[in-house]
Amino acid sequence: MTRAGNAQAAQTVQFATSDGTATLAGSDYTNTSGTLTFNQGDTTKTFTVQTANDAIFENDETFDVTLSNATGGATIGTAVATGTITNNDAAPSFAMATPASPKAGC
Ligand SMILES: [Ca+2]
Ligand SMILES: [Ca+2]
Repeated sequence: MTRAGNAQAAQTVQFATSDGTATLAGSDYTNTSGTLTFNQGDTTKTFTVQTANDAIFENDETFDVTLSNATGGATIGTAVATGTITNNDAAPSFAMATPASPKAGC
C-alpha cells in the first residue's frame, strides 16, 4: 500500500482481510490483520496474505483487504482492495466413451 502527499510524519494505519468469494470457512486464505507503520519518508508498505493451495478445481476467488484507523491526521483514500486467488488446478472434462462392440444382429 502507498502513502501519498506529505510523508514527513510517522503515521500508522490498520488493515484486515475479509471474505469475498474466497472464504475462511472454505480454507481459502489465512485471516490477516495488523498495523502498518510509516516512518518519516516511507511511502510504501507491504504485507502478505497467505493463501491455501488445494487440489480442487474452482473458479478464481477473491478476498478484500480494508484499511481503517489512520493516525496522525492522515486520511484514507482507497479503503478497500481486492486480492485474487488464481485457480491452479486443471479443469476436468467430460467425454463420451466409445462403445465396446457393435450389437450383433443390427
Ligand atoms: Ca474455495
Ligand atoms: Ca485449487
